[in-house]
Amino acid sequence: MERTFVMLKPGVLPRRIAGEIITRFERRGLKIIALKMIKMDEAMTGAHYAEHRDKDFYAKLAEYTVSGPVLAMILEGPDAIAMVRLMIGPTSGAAPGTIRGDYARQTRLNIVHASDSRESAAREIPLFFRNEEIIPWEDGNESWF
Ligand code: FUP
Repeated sequence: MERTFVMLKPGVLPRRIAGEIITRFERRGLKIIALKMIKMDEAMTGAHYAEHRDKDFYAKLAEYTVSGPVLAMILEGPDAIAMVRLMIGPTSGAAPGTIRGDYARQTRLNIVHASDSRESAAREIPLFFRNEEIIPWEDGNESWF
């Protein structure tokens, strides 16, 4: 079992597509073990995107990230990190059929973030969630997936 951090970015709630996106992850058998709505501030954006702080696109990225509420979640499942990255598509040029490819053409305004490695997941999960906000649960339905 693996855990990955996923964030539905500010482009999602105004378009009323949060349910659609979450459903795609659920249908794949990924399990939501933490979920909350927050408004990112500059400090949190800087911490989350620390590797990009010196890049030319950072100002626009930060502007978008703080522009409205986001839905932060932890998804759990076998190979969840690679699975979710496959489902969302690459950073730019995401193909139709992927979540990024189906809902946005612009790299900068893509609608979802997901951890890209075990190291990223280990860094991002505690940035957004305290231990007590993570609720592992069992329903006996794993065999369906
Ligand atoms: P990803 O892990 O796929 O979100 O990709 P990155 O960490 O490289 O990029 C983080 C965010 O920066 C992307 F979601 C979109 C934005 N970005 C740009 O706006 N321009 C770029 O050239 C690269 C990334």
